Amino acid sequence: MRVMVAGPVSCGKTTLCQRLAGLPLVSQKTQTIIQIGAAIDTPGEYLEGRWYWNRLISSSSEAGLMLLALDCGNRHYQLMAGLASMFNCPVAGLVTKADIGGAEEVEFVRKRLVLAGATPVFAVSALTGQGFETLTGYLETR
Ligand SMILES: Nc1nc2c(ncn2[C@@H]2O[C@H](COP(=O)(O)OP(=O)(O)OP(=O)(O)O)[C@@H](O)[C@H]2O)c(=O)[nH]1
Ligand SMILES: [Mg+2]
Repeated sequence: MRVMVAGPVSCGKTTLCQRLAGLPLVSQKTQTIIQIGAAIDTPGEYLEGRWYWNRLISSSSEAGLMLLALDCGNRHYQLMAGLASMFNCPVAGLVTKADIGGAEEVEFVRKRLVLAGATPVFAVSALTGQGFETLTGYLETR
């Protein structure tokens, strides 16, 4: 199954894809939709700018699951309520950068993802590997 990762700029999508693929973590700005291992990585601008949403929607037709990511250092970015229903695949949520957030921050972001229609929601850190066992276990069941 192909997983697609979407979320605002710098929320950690590429680093997450690299860890899922077992690749070295190399920070690199994503310019367009690309494949990393079995995952489809997308630029944050494609979610932040509504005029790009058609690109995310068409890519979601090729994915078995979307991981909608929001990092717990980001309190200002608001995901549209019900956003997940726009895509052509099921949507799960990812609270990213869990290593820099306390329980309160993780919960704040988790609620935003749930409002956007993402379920279930996982908290992960691509840097430390926290939460990855649970996430990959879930992906294997899909
Ligand atoms: N603390 C922490 N930093 C992270 C984590 N994942 C990524 N980062 C850092 O966050 C920054 C952005 O990471 P990227 O993976 O490039 O973010 P992105 O969502 O792909 O960004 P765009 O391609 O611009 O949309 C980099 O400096 C990463 O090192 C994490 O789990 N914890
Ligand atoms: Mg990226």
